[in-house]
Amino acid sequence: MEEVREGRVVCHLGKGLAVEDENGHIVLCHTRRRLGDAAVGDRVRWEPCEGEQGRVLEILPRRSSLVRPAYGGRVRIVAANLDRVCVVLAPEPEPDWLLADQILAVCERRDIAALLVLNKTDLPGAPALDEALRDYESAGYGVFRISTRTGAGLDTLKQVLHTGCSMLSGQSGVGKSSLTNALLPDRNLRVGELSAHSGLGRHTTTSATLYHLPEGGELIDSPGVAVFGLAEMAPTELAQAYRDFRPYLGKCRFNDCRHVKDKGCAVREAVEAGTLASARYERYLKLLDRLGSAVEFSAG
Ligand SMILES: Nc1nc2c(ncn2[C@@H]2O[C@H](COP(=O)(O)OP(=O)(O)O)[C@@H](O)[C@H]2O)c(=O)[nH]1
Ligand SMILES: [Mg+2]
Ligand SMILES: [Zn+2]
Repeated sequence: MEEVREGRVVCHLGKGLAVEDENGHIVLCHTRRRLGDAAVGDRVRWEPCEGEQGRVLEILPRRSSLVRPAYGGRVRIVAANLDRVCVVLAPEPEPDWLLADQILAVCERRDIAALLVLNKTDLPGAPALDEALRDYESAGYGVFRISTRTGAGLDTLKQVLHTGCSMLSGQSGVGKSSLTNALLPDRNLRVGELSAHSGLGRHTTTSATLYHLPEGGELIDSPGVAVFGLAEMAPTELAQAYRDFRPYLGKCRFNDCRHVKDKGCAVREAVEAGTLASARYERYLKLLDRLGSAVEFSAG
């Protein structure tokens, strides 16, 4: 009998999962129906079967996972065992700060580190974003200023990414693909290898894929805008997930304070006193509103 081995799911292929073994080889693995959903980044136990294929026997416990809403009020796992999400922004297209806050909140809630990357610093509009970015720096987030066009700031960002598993996120057009290409000179080799296993001809880039960065660490390249669900978050959890609110939580007059119009709210008072960024607070109110409707939806 062949021995059971460990591996890492690097992407979904048409007929199964591409699993990387201990030596970096890709094996096309089938799964059992009752195994549950395996996601890119999952660590699995698998055994070889006919040909050069394998069978996944078990998904090993995840240290983190990101999910997105799916049909029927369910969720699907976008990526497993992530250590870090980079929220990529740019002067063009104009930043969607609400999306940025939403991603940061989800990461906070799921114990995944997050940082901000301002790309296209070669454009004249970049300095105008400094004020908004300072709110995040004072909340304790790392902010990296780069240009994939000129190469500025890339080395500093690479030093952060060379441990653990990272994913880029953010609006379309901010430069995620450009940054991925700058970080992964061997990307096409991997795509070629996956194509060879998929039996589908060229590996389609519609599936999130895990790559090894040349200096260590991994990058999960997820096509399109990864939508991280807020739906599974309770209103009190959203406030907790706003890092800059933490010093004030528990100091409101009422235990069940929602930090909206409640009397004696320490969060509001901090905004009024100018010690908490009002822009972040305004976006908290908007996200809280969205939570409200999401909850009603699933309850109704
Ligand atoms: N000026 C400038 N343009 C950039 C930079 N990085 C990417 N772009 C351009 O921005 C557009 C969108 O980039 P892309 O990587 O496809 O963004 P994505 O949708 O987030 O994957 C493309 O036209 C890129 O050439 C940069 O650092 N400076
Ligand atoms: Mg892209
Ligand atoms: Zn409050």
